[in-house]
Formats: sequence, C-alpha cells, structure tokens
Amino acid sequence: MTVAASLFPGGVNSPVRAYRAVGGEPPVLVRGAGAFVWDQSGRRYIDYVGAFGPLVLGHAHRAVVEAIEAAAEAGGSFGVTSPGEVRLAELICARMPSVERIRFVNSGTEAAMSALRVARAATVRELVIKFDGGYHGHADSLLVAAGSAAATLSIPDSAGVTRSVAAQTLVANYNDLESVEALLARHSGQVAAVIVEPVAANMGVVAPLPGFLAGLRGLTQSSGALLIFDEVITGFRVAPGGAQELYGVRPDLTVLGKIIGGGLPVGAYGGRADLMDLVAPSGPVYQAGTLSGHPVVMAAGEATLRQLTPEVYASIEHEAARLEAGLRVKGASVARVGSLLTLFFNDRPPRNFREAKASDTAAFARFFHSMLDAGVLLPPSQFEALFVSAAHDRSVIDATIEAIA
Ligand code: KE4
Repeated sequence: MTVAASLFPGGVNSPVRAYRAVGGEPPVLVRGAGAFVWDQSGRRYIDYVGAFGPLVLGHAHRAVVEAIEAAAEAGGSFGVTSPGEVRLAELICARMPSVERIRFVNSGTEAAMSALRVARAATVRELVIKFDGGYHGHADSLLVAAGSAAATLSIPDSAGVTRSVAAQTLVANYNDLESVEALLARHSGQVAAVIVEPVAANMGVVAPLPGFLAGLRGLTQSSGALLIFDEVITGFRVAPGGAQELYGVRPDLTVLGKIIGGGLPVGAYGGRADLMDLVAPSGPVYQAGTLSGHPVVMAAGEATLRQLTPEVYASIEHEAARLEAGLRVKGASVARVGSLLTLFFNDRPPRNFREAKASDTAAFARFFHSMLDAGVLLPPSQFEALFVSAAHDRSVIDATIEAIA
C-alpha cells in the first residue's frame, strides 16, 4: 500500500498494524465474514485479530449488520439522547452491577482519560498508579514508563509527553502488591486512583495471580484511592459481567470499549453513582463528545451483547480451550483467560511485563509468518492477544491446530 505510506505515518492509522514487531508487509484485507478475512488477491485467512477485541461474534454477524443498517436508515446522531443509548446502557449496567451510572465516549483512550479525571476530582488528589506493561490508550498521563530503579519518578513513554505530566503517574509491577503498597506509602494521601487491566492483555495475556485484584481492592480502600478496572478488552469478553464478575472484585470505576460497540468506534466509563454524578452537566468534571452515544454504534453494541448468551460463552470457552491445547508447541507456553490467548516463546507464562519481555520475540515473528503462510492471521506482536470469537467453530479450530503442526 505505497499510497497509504504517502498518506499516513508509517502507512497506518494505528502503529501495531505496520507489522514492525514481526517484519514484512501486512496483507491488505478487504472483507471479513465470521472467523475469516480475505486479502485483495482473494486469499482467505482464519482471523485471530478480530479488530483487536471488538468482534467477539466474528466479522459481519447478521444481527449486527442488520442493526447497523436499520439505525443508519433512521438517521445519524440527533444531538440529544436517543433510545438506543438507553437500551445499551441498561444492558451494560444489568451485567456489570458496579456500573450504576455510565457515560459513552468514542474510544477506550477517551474513557480511561475521563475516568482518571473523575478520580482526581472525587479525591482531590493528583497522582495515579498504573502498571508496567499496562496499556490504557494514548492519553498523555497514561503514556509513562517506570523510571529506572534510581529515578523513582516515572518518565515519559512517548515523545511529546512532558516530564511534569509523567511525574504525576506512578508505575507499579503487575501481580506485585508490595510494589503498590510501597508507592501508596511513599505518596500517602496523594494517590487518586490505581488503574489496572484486571487481566493484562497488552503484554500478551497475563492473568492476575490469586489475591492480586482483591489485594488492590483492599489497598485502595484503606489508602483512600479509587480502584479503576480497565475492561476495554476483558469487558463482556472473559465472562458475561467481565473480569469483575470472573474474579469477584468490585471496582469504583470501570473503563469499557471494543465489544460494547460491536466493532464500531466506542468507549465508556462508569461506576459508582456518587462518582459519576461529578461529571458535567450534573457535576464539575467536564467531558463531552460530538458523536458520543451515536445511534448506529449503540445499535451495533446492543445487537452484540444480546447475542452473548451463556451458551455462546460456553461454546467460545470450549473452542478456546481446544486451541490452547493445540498451541502447545515446543519451547513456548500458552496463557489463556477465556477466549483471550497468547503463545509466549518463553519457558513459562509470564507473571509481569519484565518476564514477558524476556520472551523470544524473534521466534514469535517466525511463528507469526509461518502461520500467515498457512492462512492463519495472528495479532502481529508477542505482546498482543489472540481473540477467539463465536464464529471460530470446531472446524476452524481444527484447521488452526493443523496449521500449527
Ligand atoms: P482505544 O483508544 O484504542 O479504543 O482503546 C485503548 C485501550 C484501552 N485499554 C485497553 C486495555 C486496551 O487494550 C486499549 C487498546 N488496545 C489496543 C491493542 N491491545 C488497540 C489496538 C491498537 O492500538 O491499534
């Protein structure tokens, strides 16, 4: 796509799509249906990218396409609340009881950024704790990296992020409660929130160790900081009520995206009513969005959630477990939570980002390309997750296992 290269930085509209981590030229994909995508030469691939999470039903699910068509026919965004927003919000709040009030936005980034603003307003504190390897979108305050051991302050993880912004975000180690405790003690009374991916999926899939999430709940409660679950990936993916249902831990605020938009641009943040009532126009925290709650996006999200019945979760779980067994190749280890999987070229599943980074990324790149040659499209990075959808039926999983062999 040389034309794309002249139009977009790196020829892409999101960096991971440039295949820098695995090398080679990305295929140009033109169509998707169910578990499959086709490139412009007509070649078919089994797709485990699934738009990086939203397509839990697979590509172009009939019910979702029809809902989008009907909503589009009925006109665009009206600039006032419409029934579709209410219906989707009711579905989300019914499945995630911790979400008593919700605000739709247009990306996970916007949702995470807004949730932090609410937390800072609610606690009148300035610092936020995130985890090394945790990704919450590209808001300045979330693009920070752990400072070197000596420098206890965080450093920017992107050009253009200022040191003063980075200094307000502290970085702890995933699955390491002591690292959180130490930061809370050192900055006593100053931490507004801890934001965490309850199942990390941006360092590859790293599950929370037993007690980790409950430990975060206790530490935040006792220190006066809020607990924010970033469920942009895990929400309605790892269980009907997301990771907070799966692990039985109730956050103060939840960040959502991906699945709730059925593949269209979406984000949402929500949680305790007393916190969300701080958001304009009912409170002093300003946040707005021209196309927030767009009827077509709401229709796609509603159609998707309505398809996600216990039976569908059970069948996705069954096939994902079969894929996990099939992924056990020599010299690699598999991490899986529900329909999220990562094959780590590592002698055991990592428990944090430092261990994940020790994986053999060159071996992953070779595996990626051999699978691509065999007609299986994996996410182009060791630090992403494979997504199994409801459309990945027995025959698709069998074909994938064959390709692995
Ligand atoms: P968006 O702003 O990209 O909609 O969402 C940001 C985000 C927030 N929280 C979590 C846990 C996320 O995983 C993401 C975005 N995920 C990446 C892939 N892991 C999106 C792919 C991309 O950047 O192109």
